Amino acid sequence: MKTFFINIHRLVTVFIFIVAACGQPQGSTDETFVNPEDVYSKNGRLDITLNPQEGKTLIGPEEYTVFTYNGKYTPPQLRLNPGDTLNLKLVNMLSMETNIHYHGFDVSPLGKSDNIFRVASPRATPGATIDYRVILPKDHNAGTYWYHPHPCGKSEQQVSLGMSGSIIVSGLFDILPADFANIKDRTFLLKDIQSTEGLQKVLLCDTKNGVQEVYDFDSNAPTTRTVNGVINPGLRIAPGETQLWRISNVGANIYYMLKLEGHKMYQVGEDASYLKQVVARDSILLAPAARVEVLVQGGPAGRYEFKTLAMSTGSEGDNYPEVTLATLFSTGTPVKPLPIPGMLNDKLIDYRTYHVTNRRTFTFTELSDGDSFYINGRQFNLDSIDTKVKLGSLEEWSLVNATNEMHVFHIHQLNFQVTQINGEAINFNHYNDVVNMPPQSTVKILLPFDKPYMVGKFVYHCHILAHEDRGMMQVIEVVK
Ligand SMILES: [Cu+2]
Repeated sequence: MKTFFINIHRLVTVFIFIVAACGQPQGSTDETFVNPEDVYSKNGRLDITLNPQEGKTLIGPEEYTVFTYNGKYTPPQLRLNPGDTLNLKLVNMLSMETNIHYHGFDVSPLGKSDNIFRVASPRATPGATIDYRVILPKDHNAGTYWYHPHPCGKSEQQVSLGMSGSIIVSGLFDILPADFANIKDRTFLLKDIQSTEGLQKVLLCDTKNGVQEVYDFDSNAPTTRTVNGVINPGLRIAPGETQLWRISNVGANIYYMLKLEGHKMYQVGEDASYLKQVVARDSILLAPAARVEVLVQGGPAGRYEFKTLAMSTGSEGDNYPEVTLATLFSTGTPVKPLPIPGMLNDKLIDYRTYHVTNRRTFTFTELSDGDSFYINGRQFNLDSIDTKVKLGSLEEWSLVNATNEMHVFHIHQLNFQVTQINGEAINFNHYNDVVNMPPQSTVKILLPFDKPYMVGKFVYHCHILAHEDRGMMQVIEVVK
């Protein structure tokens, strides 16, 4: 009976969806894209409460089980300035532990700051509410960041079901030419959702109380891709108009190969930094957790698809089909295009000109069971310290991917410079906080452990959260 009810319910929703779609005028150029709701800091502080909770939401014609902040699949976008303090109260309404990581922030990992070793207990237990106080240094990089949960063994499920949101640290418009000040500023949160119906459950990390098992997602299974929670929204631009698109991969596991038909994407930012020199891109690989900021100038009047192209993450990885993420309508009165700047950011240090104090190698491996992932032969242990670094060091790390699928290296609390991939030197143009590791490759990076706020324990890991939750993570301690 239950199945019959669900089927009738689905048929009715699909029917309503088809009727609604047919009701739209042919070639509609409606703007259905909705930016996340902005919450701005005032007088140097931003106070906000977030409630992680389970619920149901309609995405396109289908209803999905979701985990959200404050009941919103696209939660508030936090707008901060360098030097601000973020006071965030996390009131856990989930039946399992959760917490928050401020991805890309160069802040302290201690106490109530960006400390992933601290968790909010499940709802209705002592410790279900925790407070964060995150102080951005005055010289913090401007850029597009994001927040998401980071509890041991439960990050994939919580992010997969919707828990991720945007943070913007202001400053881009100070380095762009003055005539860019009023361009449209859009945020694209790329998330994908799968139904939890019929999924097996697994135990990945023991916790004190509440629900301990999580869904065993398959990152290679069909998934519904959304932009700010909407399937294929429409966006308008005038021919010649310039817009800023901040594009963030805030899903748990999957990659994007971005392409905008008929347009170049003029890249100005990546992860935690603005580029020395603007780069005109035909396509952009966006690994899990990566962000790019691009300038787009409206082409001749017409309809253009913004797509992720078909791609594979390796012979033992995943295969993703081509999907239209959004549709751009170039329409209305043409405007004169702004000249795209060449040089943009002259504040970046090329660490290759500095003395390297220490070199290390980290080898990423996995078993073919899909359940066991390792760094230097070890799986994550909350209580271990795998790497100890002295404050003031500049280290070179060789990241060896000894598997036949991509992985994504990420470290908390600092940015790094990618210098080599498979022996080939990388032109220095920006820093990163994630870097894709191709199958059977070696990526070399330089890490400046140079700011006093880095002191303490934090983590580095693969940002494919299925891998992180299954062991591909280690603890680092920076000591004075
Ligand atoms: Cu991985």
